[in-house]
Order: sequence, then C-alpha cells, then structure tokens
Amino acid sequence: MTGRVVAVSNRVAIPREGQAPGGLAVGVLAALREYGGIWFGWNGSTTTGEPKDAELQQDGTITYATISLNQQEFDDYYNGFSNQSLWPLFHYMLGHLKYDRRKFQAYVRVNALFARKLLPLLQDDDVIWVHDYHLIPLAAELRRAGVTQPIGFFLHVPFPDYDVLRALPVHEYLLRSMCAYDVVGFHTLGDLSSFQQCLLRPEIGADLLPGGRISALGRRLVADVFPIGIDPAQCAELGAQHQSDRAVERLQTSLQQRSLIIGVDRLDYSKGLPERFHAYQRLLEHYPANRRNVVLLQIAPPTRSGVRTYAEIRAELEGIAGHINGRFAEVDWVPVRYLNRSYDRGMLMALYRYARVGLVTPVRDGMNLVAKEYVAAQDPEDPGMLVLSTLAGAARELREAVLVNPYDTDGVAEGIQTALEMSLDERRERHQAMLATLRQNDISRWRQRFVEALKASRDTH
Ligand code: GDG
Repeated sequence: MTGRVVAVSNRVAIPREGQAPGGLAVGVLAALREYGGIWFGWNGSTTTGEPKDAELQQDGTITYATISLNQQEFDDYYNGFSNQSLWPLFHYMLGHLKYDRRKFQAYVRVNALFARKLLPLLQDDDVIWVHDYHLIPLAAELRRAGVTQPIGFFLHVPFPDYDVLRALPVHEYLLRSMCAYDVVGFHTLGDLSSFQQCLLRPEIGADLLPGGRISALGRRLVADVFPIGIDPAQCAELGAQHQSDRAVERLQTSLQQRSLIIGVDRLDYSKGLPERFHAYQRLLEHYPANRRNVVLLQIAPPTRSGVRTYAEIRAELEGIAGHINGRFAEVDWVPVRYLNRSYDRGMLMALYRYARVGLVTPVRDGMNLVAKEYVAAQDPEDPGMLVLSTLAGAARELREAVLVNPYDTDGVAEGIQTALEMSLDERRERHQAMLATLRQNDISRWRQRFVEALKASRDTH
C-alpha cells in the first residue's frame, strides 16, 4: 500500500527507551510503522510569543513533528474550551459545563495554527488521521488552506445526544466542522447514532445514505463505529513478567492474603471515583465479613491540574478515603490505599494480575481501556473478575463482566461482593469469553479498519 499516514493529536507520545507504550499510542505507532508517516502535535511546552515551525525528530519510518504553544492560547484552548466546555458536555455532565466566547475563539485559533504548521509537511498521497475533541475544526481549517487529501476524525470520548449538545452555544459550528472530514469514527453505536441524529436536524439537514455514508453541506462523508482495542498479548506478558518486581512483592507481603480490589483511573470526575469510594464503604457496611479481608488500591494520577474542578475532586476524594479509613481501619489493616501518582506500565499490569477484582465504574466513558487491560492481564487459570460500569463504552463488548450502574451505591457494593465470591469455574468461563472478544477486536484491527476506511474514501471522491 502506498501513501503515508499523518496522525494528529493534541499531545504526541514519543516512546521512551525501555517503556512500553500504552493506550492509543500503540495503535497510532503501529499504523505509522506500517505505512510510514508523521505524528504531529503539541510538544508539551509553552512560549510567550508566536510558536515556531514544527520541530522534526526521525525514528525509522516515523517522523515526530511537534510545536509549542503560546501560554495564554494554550490555557484558553486546552484548559478552557477543550476541558471546561467540550469534555463535560460530551460526557453528559452539564453541571460542569462552562462556556466563554474568548476561550472558544482561542480553540479555533489554535486549530488554525495546527493547520498552518502541518501544511508544509503534507504530501499529495497522504491520508490524515485527526484524534479527539481538541481538534474538531482542524479539517475545516486544512480545507480552507486547499488540502484535498482524505482526512479522518476519531472521537475518543462519547458523542452526546442533540438535546445535550445544544446546551453549547457553538454546537452548530462543531457539527459543521465535523462534516469537513471524510471519515468520522466513534467507539459505540450509541455515539454514532447521536451524531447522525444531530446531522439530521434542520441546522445541517444531512441525508443518511446506505453504508454509513452521509451527504451533508455539499460533501460526502462516512461515519462508523470503530471500538478501540488493546494488545492483549502485551498486557498478559507484561503482567506475568513484572509479577516478581520488588514493589509488587512488597504489596503482596503487606496484604497478607487479603483480597485486592484495584481501580486505576486518571483523576477525573467522569471516572466516578467518589461514587466508587462510597460503594466500597457500603460493601464494608453490608458485607462485614470483608472487614480486615479486602483492600481497595486506587491509583489515580492527577491530570489537567490547570482546571479548578480537578483540584476540587482531588480534595473530595482525600476526604472520603480519609473518612473510610478513619471509620474502619484497625492497627494492622487500612481499607483504602489511595495513591495520587502514576506507575510504570509493566508494574500496572502486574498489579492488575494480582488483584481479585478490577473496579471500573466511570459515570461516563467513551470506551475505557483499563477495563480491557485488566481482563487481558489476568492469569487464565485463576482470573480475577471485572466489575464494570454500564456507562462505559467497554460494557458493549465485555458483556461477561459483572455489570453495574455506578450511581447505584448498593448495586456496586453487591457487584463487588458477587465478584469476590464467584467460583473458579465461573470466573474462568467469563474470562475466556471476554479474552476472545479482546483478541478478536484488538488494537491492530482498530487502526487497520480506520486507515482502510480513510484510504477507501480517496477512491470514492
Ligand atoms: C480516553 C477516553 C478511551 C492510567 N494510569 C496509569 C496509566 N494509565 C493508562 C491506562 C490506560 C490509559 O492510561 C487510560 O485509558 P482510558 O481508556 O481508561 O481513559 P482516558 O485516559 O480517559 O482515555 C476513553 C480512551 O481515550 C481511548 O480511546 O477509552 O474512554 O476517555 O491505557 O493503563 N499508565 C501508566 N501508569 C499509570 O499510572 N503507565
């Protein structure tokens, strides 16, 4: 196959020596390795003046092209419109929604800047793959500059129903911008159908055609479902390999045969952490045999420290964890171990493998890769059990998990208890079924399907 893939995302994850890449980086890097290409995005640093042209770093067939951003523009584009408007809106959390016209304008300007800096790097037979809600207007900006190559957009977060979307004053602008792409991808059928319903509204007046094609605003595009997967073999290998790391052994010793329940989430209000802590407390109240016999290990690396709500949720969680420990702890047992830090990926997989229960209870999530990684990292002979929120995209695929509604405190407590008590036969059976799903729809399939759809869109133009 000819033609490079040009991936664009807010941040570029340049792999570091000796570190296994995670999440979406695995898929993007594999696509770039296969076809050759560029990964373009922000380098993580800010300046006071006008950002310079992209800095290029070559690694085999992959070019990393990164730019810095002006500090004020970054604050308004990233902390402001992206994470205070779009993130809560797309997660159906209107209580957290803030809108400021100035920040929206910075969002548009940063997208125009991305287009300007990317333009000189493009070749005629490239296909461009844009990632996530930070960059919705990028295709329209590139088109304005004369780019005719296929441009695809993958949304990593949910897409809300029209009645939620329209709370944003500039929702019509977003919908119009999405129509400048050739391929638009979502995690679930629900997200796709919300998008289609929005385009049918009189503001856009699109026609839905067979085969996922859409005719809108004088253009043709394809919208489809591309549920992101993981590399299950990598998770299993890392989990087994790191089982004897000193830190994992120290954890095992400190647990003294107690059952470990694990949660791993960016510190974000969409991940349902306060609700989860309350449910764990309910477990200790309703099923007292668990007292002294279980430990909840919650790993929550802080993110988006520039947004106030994120500092607030951190303080709230510290309060609840402190309350649970204060109420239930004994001299030799602390029920919650709450860690505001990140761990090496190998260590994380070993912790997943050691935990009897994986607790993944977001109040809304596009997919949730932790749920998939937890299942993949288990020992098939004696697997732990996943307790999964029905409001995560992953629940559409992992039907054999213990499914719970994260708002139902008693229900989540009951779900944890069910997972803790599940027989070995049932755990094996459910684990096998989930692993088969993960293998069938892995990360390679995700990026292959997307890149193929993008390349095919060139032929239909
Ligand atoms: C967005 C969407 C969608 C977490 N802590 C550590 C660590 N992680 C890794 C996990 C996993 C990734 O980060 C988190 O992915 P999620 O999917 O769970 O969540 P988001 O960050 O919100 O991702 C989500 C995803 O995009 C992909 O489309 O599934 O719905 O919100 O891979 O393992 N990795 C390491 N140390 C940590 O402490 N090394």
